[in-house]
Amino acid sequence: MTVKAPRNGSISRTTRETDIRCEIDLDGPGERSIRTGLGFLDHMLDALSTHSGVSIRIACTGDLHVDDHHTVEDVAIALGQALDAALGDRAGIARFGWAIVPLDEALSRASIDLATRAGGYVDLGLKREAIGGVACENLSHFFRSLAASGRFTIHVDVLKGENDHHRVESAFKAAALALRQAIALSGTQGVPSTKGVL
Ligand SMILES: [Mn+2]
Repeated sequence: MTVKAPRNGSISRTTRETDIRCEIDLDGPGERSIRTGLGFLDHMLDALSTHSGVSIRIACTGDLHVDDHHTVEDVAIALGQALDAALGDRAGIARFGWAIVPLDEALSRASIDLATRAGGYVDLGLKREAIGGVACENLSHFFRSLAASGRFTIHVDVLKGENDHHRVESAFKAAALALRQAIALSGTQGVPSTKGVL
Protein backbone atom coordinates (compact mmCIF):
# COMPACT_ATOMS: atom_id res chain seq x y z
CA MET A 1 0.00 0.00 0.00
CA THR A 2 1.19 3.50 -0.77
CA VAL A 3 -0.04 6.93 0.21
CA LYS A 4 -2.41 8.40 -2.36
CA ALA A 5 -1.00 11.48 -4.09
CA PRO A 6 -2.39 14.03 -4.42
CA ARG A 7 -4.88 13.40 -1.64
CA ASN A 8 -7.89 14.99 -3.28
CA GLY A 9 -11.45 14.04 -4.09
CA SER A 10 -14.05 15.43 -6.48
CA ILE A 11 -17.74 14.64 -6.37
CA SER A 12 -20.65 15.75 -8.55
CA ARG A 13 -23.99 14.72 -7.14
CA THR A 14 -27.35 15.62 -8.65
CA THR A 15 -30.73 14.51 -7.40
CA ARG A 16 -34.22 15.93 -7.70
CA GLU A 17 -33.52 17.78 -4.45
CA THR A 18 -29.98 19.13 -4.79
CA ASP A 19 -27.22 19.76 -7.32
CA ILE A 20 -23.76 19.68 -5.73
CA ARG A 21 -20.19 19.99 -6.88
CA CYS A 22 -17.59 19.29 -4.19
CA GLU A 23 -13.79 19.22 -4.40
CA ILE A 24 -11.45 18.75 -1.48
CA ASP A 25 -7.70 18.49 -0.96
CA LEU A 26 -6.56 17.02 2.34
CA ASP A 27 -3.20 18.73 2.10
CA GLY A 28 -4.81 22.09 1.83
CA PRO A 29 -3.75 24.71 2.51
CA GLY A 30 -7.28 25.24 3.76
CA GLU A 31 -8.38 27.28 0.75
CA ARG A 32 -12.12 27.38 0.52
CA SER A 33 -15.00 28.40 -1.65
CA ILE A 34 -18.26 27.46 0.02
CA ARG A 35 -21.73 28.29 -1.24
CA THR A 36 -24.53 26.06 0.01
CA GLY A 37 -27.29 28.66 0.03
CA LEU A 38 -27.40 28.44 3.83
CA GLY A 39 -25.30 31.12 5.49
CA PHE A 40 -24.89 29.34 8.79
CA LEU A 41 -23.86 26.08 7.11
CA ASP A 42 -21.32 28.03 5.04
CA HIS A 43 -20.00 29.53 8.28
CA MET A 44 -19.58 26.06 9.83
CA LEU A 45 -17.92 24.59 6.72
CA ASP A 46 -15.62 27.59 6.63
CA ALA A 47 -14.59 26.74 10.20
CA LEU A 48 -14.20 23.06 9.28
CA SER A 49 -11.90 23.90 6.37
CA THR A 50 -9.90 26.53 8.22
CA HIS A 51 -9.15 24.42 11.27
CA SER A 52 -8.71 21.05 9.55
CA GLY A 53 -6.41 22.53 6.90
CA VAL A 54 -8.46 20.72 4.25
CA SER A 55 -9.22 22.79 1.16
CA ILE A 56 -12.95 22.63 0.45
CA ARG A 57 -14.75 23.88 -2.63
CA ILE A 58 -18.46 23.23 -2.54
CA ALA A 59 -21.35 24.69 -4.47
CA CYS A 60 -24.89 23.52 -3.84
CA THR A 61 -28.18 24.49 -5.41
CA GLY A 62 -30.85 22.90 -3.27
CA ASP A 63 -34.60 22.92 -2.82
CA LEU A 64 -34.57 25.54 -0.07
CA HIS A 65 -38.19 26.38 -0.96
CA VAL A 66 -39.00 23.05 0.74
CA ASP A 67 -36.69 23.54 3.72
CA ASP A 68 -33.02 23.19 4.62
CA HIS A 69 -33.02 19.42 5.21
CA HIS A 70 -32.05 18.12 1.76
CA THR A 71 -29.33 20.72 1.36
CA VAL A 72 -27.69 20.03 4.74
CA GLU A 73 -27.91 16.26 4.30
CA ASP A 74 -26.68 16.19 0.70
CA VAL A 75 -23.82 18.61 1.36
CA ALA A 76 -22.70 16.26 4.15
CA ILE A 77 -23.01 13.22 1.85
CA ALA A 78 -21.01 14.87 -0.95
CA LEU A 79 -18.35 16.08 1.47
CA GLY A 80 -18.09 12.61 2.99
CA GLN A 81 -17.80 10.98 -0.44
CA ALA A 82 -15.08 13.45 -1.43
CA LEU A 83 -13.25 12.74 1.83
CA ASP A 84 -13.50 8.98 1.26
CA ALA A 85 -12.14 9.42 -2.28
CA ALA A 86 -9.31 11.65 -1.05
CA LEU A 87 -8.28 9.11 1.59
CA GLY A 88 -7.94 6.30 -0.96
CA ASP A 89 -7.04 3.05 0.80
CA ARG A 90 -6.18 5.10 3.92
CA ALA A 91 -2.54 4.03 3.95
CA GLY A 92 -0.09 6.17 5.88
CA ILE A 93 -2.59 8.14 7.95
CA ALA A 94 -2.61 8.66 11.70
CA ARG A 95 -6.20 7.28 11.71
CA PHE A 96 -7.23 8.68 15.13
CA GLY A 97 -7.81 12.28 16.10
CA TRP A 98 -9.40 14.06 19.01
CA ALA A 99 -9.84 17.59 20.29
CA ILE A 100 -11.53 19.62 22.98
CA VAL A 101 -12.22 23.14 21.77
CA PRO A 102 -13.75 26.17 23.49
CA LEU A 103 -15.58 29.09 21.96
CA ASP A 104 -16.09 31.53 24.79
CA GLU A 105 -18.34 29.74 27.32
CA ALA A 106 -19.02 26.74 25.03
CA LEU A 107 -16.79 23.65 25.05
CA SER A 108 -16.94 20.71 22.65
CA ARG A 109 -15.18 17.39 22.28
CA ALA A 110 -14.75 15.47 19.03
CA SER A 111 -13.08 12.12 18.49
CA ILE A 112 -12.51 10.46 15.11
CA ASP A 113 -11.46 7.00 13.94
CA LEU A 114 -10.95 6.85 10.18
CA ALA A 115 -11.33 3.09 10.06
CA THR A 116 -14.13 2.32 7.67
CA ARG A 117 -16.83 1.56 10.22
CA ALA A 118 -19.30 4.36 9.70
CA GLY A 119 -21.00 5.88 12.71
CA GLY A 120 -21.89 9.35 13.94
CA TYR A 121 -22.65 9.75 17.63
CA VAL A 122 -23.62 13.33 18.23
CA ASP A 123 -24.98 15.27 21.20
CA LEU A 124 -25.09 19.00 20.55
CA GLY A 125 -27.70 19.69 23.23
CA LEU A 126 -29.22 22.67 21.45
CA LYS A 127 -32.19 24.60 22.80
CA ARG A 128 -33.11 26.67 19.75
CA GLU A 129 -35.27 25.34 16.92
CA ALA A 130 -32.98 26.73 14.23
CA ILE A 131 -29.85 28.84 13.72
CA GLY A 132 -29.59 31.06 10.66
CA GLY A 133 -32.18 29.08 8.71
CA VAL A 134 -30.66 25.69 9.59
CA ALA A 135 -32.84 23.49 11.81
CA CYS A 136 -30.87 22.38 14.86
CA GLU A 137 -31.89 18.76 14.25
CA ASN A 138 -30.15 18.97 10.88
CA LEU A 139 -26.85 20.00 12.45
CA SER A 140 -26.47 16.71 14.32
CA HIS A 141 -27.77 15.00 11.18
CA PHE A 142 -24.93 16.67 9.26
CA PHE A 143 -22.28 14.90 11.33
CA ARG A 144 -24.07 11.54 11.07
CA SER A 145 -24.45 11.84 7.29
CA LEU A 146 -20.81 12.92 6.93
CA ALA A 147 -19.63 9.88 8.92
CA ALA A 148 -21.87 7.51 6.95
CA SER A 149 -20.72 8.63 3.50
CA GLY A 150 -17.12 9.27 4.60
CA ARG A 151 -17.00 5.80 6.20
CA PHE A 152 -15.57 6.81 9.57
CA THR A 153 -16.55 6.99 13.22
CA ILE A 154 -17.05 10.34 14.92
CA HIS A 155 -18.23 11.23 18.38
CA VAL A 156 -19.18 14.85 18.92
CA ASP A 157 -20.32 16.11 22.31
CA VAL A 158 -20.93 19.67 23.37
CA LEU A 159 -19.86 19.59 27.00
CA LYS A 160 -21.17 23.02 28.01
CA GLY A 161 -22.26 26.40 26.72
CA GLU A 162 -25.20 28.79 26.94
CA ASN A 163 -25.20 30.14 23.39
CA ASP A 164 -26.32 27.69 20.71
CA HIS A 165 -24.29 29.41 17.96
CA HIS A 166 -21.21 29.01 20.16
CA ARG A 167 -22.09 25.39 20.95
CA VAL A 168 -22.34 24.40 17.29
CA GLU A 169 -19.31 26.38 16.20
CA SER A 170 -17.11 24.87 18.92
CA ALA A 171 -18.35 21.42 17.83
CA PHE A 172 -17.35 22.05 14.20
CA LYS A 173 -13.96 23.39 15.31
CA ALA A 174 -13.38 20.35 17.50
CA ALA A 175 -14.33 18.07 14.59
CA ALA A 176 -11.96 20.01 12.34
CA LEU A 177 -9.00 19.64 14.70
CA ALA A 178 -9.75 15.94 15.23
CA LEU A 179 -9.91 15.48 11.45
CA ARG A 180 -6.62 17.34 10.97
CA GLN A 181 -4.92 14.85 13.32
CA ALA A 182 -6.59 11.76 11.88
CA ILE A 183 -5.73 12.51 8.22
CA ALA A 184 -2.15 13.51 9.06
CA LEU A 185 0.48 11.36 7.41
CA SER A 186 2.24 9.22 9.99
CA GLY A 187 5.37 8.62 7.94
CA THR A 188 4.57 4.96 7.39
CA GLN A 189 3.20 3.42 4.20
CA GLY A 190 0.96 0.80 5.79
CA VAL A 191 -2.42 1.18 7.42
CA PRO A 192 -2.54 1.64 11.21
CA SER A 193 -4.54 -1.46 12.02
CA THR A 194 -3.81 -4.78 13.65
CA LYS A 195 -5.85 -6.31 10.82
CA GLY A 196 -3.63 -4.72 8.18
CA VAL A 197 -6.57 -3.08 6.49
CA LEU A 198 -8.91 -0.22 7.33
MN1 LIG B 1 -19.72 32.25 14.60
